[in-house]
Amino acid sequence: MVRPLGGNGLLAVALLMSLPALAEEASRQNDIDSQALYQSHCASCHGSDRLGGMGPALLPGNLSRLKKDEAIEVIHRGRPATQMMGFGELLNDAEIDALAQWIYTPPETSPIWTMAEIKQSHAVMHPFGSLPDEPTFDADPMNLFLVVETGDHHVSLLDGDSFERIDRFPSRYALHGGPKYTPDGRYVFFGSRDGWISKYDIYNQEMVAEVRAGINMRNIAVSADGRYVMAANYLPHTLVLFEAHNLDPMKVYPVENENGESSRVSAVYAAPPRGSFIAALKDLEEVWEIPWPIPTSPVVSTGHMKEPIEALRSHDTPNFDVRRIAVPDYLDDFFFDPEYRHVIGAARGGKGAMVIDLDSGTKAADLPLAGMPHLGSGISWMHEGRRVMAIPHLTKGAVSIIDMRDWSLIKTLETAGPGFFMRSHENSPYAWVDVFFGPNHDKVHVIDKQTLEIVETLEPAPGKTAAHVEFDRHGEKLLLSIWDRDGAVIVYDAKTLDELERIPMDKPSGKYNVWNKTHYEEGTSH
Ligand code: DHE
Repeated sequence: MVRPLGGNGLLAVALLMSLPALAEEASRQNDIDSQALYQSHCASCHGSDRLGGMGPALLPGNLSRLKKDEAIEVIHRGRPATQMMGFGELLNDAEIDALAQWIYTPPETSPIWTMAEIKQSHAVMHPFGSLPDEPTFDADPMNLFLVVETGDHHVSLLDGDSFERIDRFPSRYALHGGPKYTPDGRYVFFGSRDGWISKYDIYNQEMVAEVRAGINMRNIAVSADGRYVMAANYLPHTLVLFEAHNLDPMKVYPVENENGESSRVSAVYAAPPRGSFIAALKDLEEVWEIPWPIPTSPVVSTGHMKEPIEALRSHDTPNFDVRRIAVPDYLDDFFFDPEYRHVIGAARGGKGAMVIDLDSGTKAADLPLAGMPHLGSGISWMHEGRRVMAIPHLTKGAVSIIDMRDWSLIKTLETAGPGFFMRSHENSPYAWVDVFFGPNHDKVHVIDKQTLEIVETLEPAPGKTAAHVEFDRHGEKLLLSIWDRDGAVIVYDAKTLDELERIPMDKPSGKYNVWNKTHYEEGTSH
């Protein structure tokens, strides 16, 4: 069950105290073995011990904002925008009820993941500095792609010019979110839903270090100088800081407010111009900013971020301390403006979004957008002399285009169904958006960035989901995933939209170009 809904946390916690007995009683009365049901229907995604896997952990602490009747509804019908399917046709009402009782039953021993467990999980296969410094291949090291293949949990490393496969290696189970590169493009960090961070040396094609940051992790971020990694967890309620060379754990941040109420972390992002990590909290009305030490020279000075880091540092919180920014609502799913002055976060309950000025901590604007805007997939570009941002919606067939000067809505483009990902490149006239959900999930729209119209709708593999685009470093070619066990990555000419090549892959999801990611290219995810 992916992504708990809102709810009354205190009420849920109070209820939980008596639920083990209730669950047992309900099962006895109905003669239903809820644990066996859980093992056959839920364990493959949520873990046999309910500690999470592909889906989140199903433990009372993780469900604090989900009421039980909402959980029953989700088990019945599934959850839009996630991998959670509905079980209404497989299980009867009593079985679904028993399952819901079971997931609100606290485990006999409460799972913990402290610095001790993190340290115990830590493995260094090749200490920093022990492998050769030259790439083993001839390809342009800044124009490589990593492709996450979720079918058999592998990653492919592709030459971004010839599209030849340089390596294909196993990943941890259920990688999620974008892998994060060091600024020189040599190393990459992957995060898995069950908390593993894996560091891979691209030049030598070796996994060099691993560590488990939590039980249910959301994502990771890497500081602009490549020296620190921050992990955001749902379970436990922590942020964890690592030194990037060998993934040595440095600090565990319990995520709680001044009254001791704790929160899951939705995600953490690196904000290079601010020299800090920014964390989105799911259950507290706060955004956290954690600065890393300022490097002696700016390391990110290309693309649309030309300002030196020092000049933009807007606060004087000591390194690695938390600056709490109070926000007027629970914010989730962030998009930043190119200067990282403003964060745009989705408000709770699909009410739209809100723009927060990170310097003053005040609300700059409301964006009353219906249909769950997917801000994490937003992109921006210059249009008629102003910067605009475009975002797909998770429950509505639309792309919203917003003027970033005054946050007004310029246009709502109608699409063939709700979309998940958007992509473009500074050198491309087009933006791409998929139709991830519904009957048209095999279609992809191409939007003209100047007329703001859909100019082409492609259907590259009828019946199979086509989603997530990434351009090469020059913006001349792009890759699109056919999201299927018998899938492929399709190479397109970014101008003519002609298909150039189809590379077979096992359920490819995201693709990440080294140059675009390390240069914070405006059309890609950060
Ligand atoms: Fe994702 C990125 C949250 C479901 C595939 N997803 C992200 C990020 C967040 C996020 C916060 C940014 C992390 C980063 O890159 O640092 N995703 C969520 C959810 O809250 C949601 C809706 C529910 C959940 O399961 O947690 C969700 N995501 C999914 C899926 O079901 C997808 C389609 C399949 C999967 O693998 O789980 C999916 N998410 C992705 C991908 C990215 C991602 C491929 C990276 C996109 C990029 O281009 O950077």
